Amino acid sequence: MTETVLTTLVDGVLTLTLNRPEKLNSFNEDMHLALRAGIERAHADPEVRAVLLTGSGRGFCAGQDLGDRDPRKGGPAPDLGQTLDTFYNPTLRLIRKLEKPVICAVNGVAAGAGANIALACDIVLAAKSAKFIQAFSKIGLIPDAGGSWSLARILGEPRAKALALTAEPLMAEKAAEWGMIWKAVDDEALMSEAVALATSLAAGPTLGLGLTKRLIQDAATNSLDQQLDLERDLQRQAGRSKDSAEGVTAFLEKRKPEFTGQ
Ligand code: T3D
Repeated sequence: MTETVLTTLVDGVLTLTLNRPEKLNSFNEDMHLALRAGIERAHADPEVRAVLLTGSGRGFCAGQDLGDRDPRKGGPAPDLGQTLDTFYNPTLRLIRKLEKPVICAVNGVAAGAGANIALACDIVLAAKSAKFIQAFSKIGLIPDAGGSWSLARILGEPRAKALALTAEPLMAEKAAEWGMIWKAVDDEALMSEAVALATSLAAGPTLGLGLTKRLIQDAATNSLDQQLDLERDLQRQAGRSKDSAEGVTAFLEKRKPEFTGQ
């Protein structure tokens, strides 16, 4: 059987490639479980120091496989709250909680939950031809997979509401201009840029990068006082790491640091 998520580990970068290209990498249960297993591995495996998420074929991910939601097949309407609890939400939480950088290379259309999984990643690069679509309103649903949360925070209400209510596609360059993603790059350059970025982060001070990720995420809900306290606590931890000692030593010795991730 074809693997629904292709997995490689090279130079500390765990690349997870959504792999149902004939369905624009939309999610069936198998792909949900395989993606979650990949992120769980990233949590558990010290060899993994960064994650790169992308899609095979011409799309990144078209969200839920609607073939699995066909009302014409009869039976009771599915409990979509339960499918969010069972499949999407655990993966979203795992991505956000992973104290290692997660880079997303959006190689083509990202629709519905596919768009919002991309937005949950730490650094998003997209091919210039890629577009982001909050497709939910077209099928009578509401933005999920964290989209209502991330869009409102990243873009503010006016743009978040317009994207969610109209389901209008947002091209990668506009998404970058709006600050929704990090960069739009030429299609041919996407994977080489994404791999170079992920590889350089994987060679970085993983513990400090992980704490930095937590700090920035927590800033959204912390007061300044809480954030200052958190910076104090996490800096204490970072300052005791082997990589911090190596970074300072390398600076003083005028050489490149060799971080081990500890
Ligand atoms: O249900 C729950 O568990 C709740 C959670 C929901 C989360 C969600 O993500 S809801 C939103 C679901 N996604 C969508 O509504 C997007 C549906 N797809 C589209 O609107 C379009 O396909 C795109 C705008 C993404 C791309 O359009 P285009 O013209 O580039 O491609 P296409 O021709 O529409 O699609 C190519 C093939 O992929 C096509 O198959 P075919 O005809 O060649 O055999 C198409 O049916 C298939 N495909 C695309 N998206 C899905 C899909 N098949 C199943 N599910 C899809 N989501």
